Amino acid sequence: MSGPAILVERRDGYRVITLNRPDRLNAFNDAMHAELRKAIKEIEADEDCRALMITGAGRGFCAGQDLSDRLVKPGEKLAPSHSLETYYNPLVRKLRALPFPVVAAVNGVAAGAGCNIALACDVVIAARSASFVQSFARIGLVPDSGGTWFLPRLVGDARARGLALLAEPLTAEKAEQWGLIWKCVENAALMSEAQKLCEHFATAPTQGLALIKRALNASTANTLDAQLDLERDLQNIARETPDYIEGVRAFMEKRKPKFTGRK
Ligand code: T3D
Repeated sequence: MSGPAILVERRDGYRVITLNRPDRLNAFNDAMHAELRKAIKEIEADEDCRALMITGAGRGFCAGQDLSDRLVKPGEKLAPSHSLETYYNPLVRKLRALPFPVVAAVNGVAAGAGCNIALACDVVIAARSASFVQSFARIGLVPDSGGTWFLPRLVGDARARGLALLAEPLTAEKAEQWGLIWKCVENAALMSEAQKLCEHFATAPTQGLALIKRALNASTANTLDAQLDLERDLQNIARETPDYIEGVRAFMEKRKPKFTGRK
């Protein structure tokens, strides 16, 4: 299929990126990586963008690397791949570091790197018919794009090992029960629920949310002492934002706050 590998939609206060290779369950090829990188760069530069939704076209969310790009004839040697260094790792780092929330609206199967890119998002909401597969072991690979980091932290070591070593699909419902994702919703409700989340974030105290992301990102490597220090420092930054002043004022005046999200 030709045409754009991703679709980008500008909405009031947030953007929606749709991975758009439905005939391949939105598997990544170089073009999709390049378009995604460019789109995220533009979104990051837009100070009116206060949330990002990522979803997939058709019946899948994303099936990871397009394996047709990795097929070699018997006897031929596979060319070395720089895709982790060049594409997947920077993408995962970028999703974690974006200064606003990223919502993954998982509409169908999320497999391989596609699963772990969903897990790298801040809030993962999935349709009941969606599933999550660490499919790497089925083809002799190691979970990448943060899989071996996210899994034990989200679901614990025993379940992480089962998911990675057996490569069996986990239903969206079970993913919610296990704490792998935020929420599983009925298929028909997925997009409206994801939209509600983004609309909420688009009127939230964005600077404060960015600081929350920083604190949570750091917490996994920090001691309690170091994290307490970090919270102190970030809180001092948060206290200087106009949205904090507005939040306190609105609370005291018993009205809904009007957050601008600005510094
Ligand atoms: O080399 C490096 O750069 C390392 C980087 C690795 C990153 C990775 O992500 S490695 C993991 C790659 N992904 C996979 O191994 C998943 C492969 N796909 C599947 O296992 C299954 O398709 C699913 C479990 C995701 C879904 O199964 P199902 O039965 O719902 O759909 P299907 O019939 O298998 O797929 C539908 C079509 O999409 C089919 O094409 P067709 O027959 O209709 O022409 C299938 O070939 C295609 N497709 C699905 N996944 C991929 C794909 N084509 C290319 N690459 C894919 N990853």
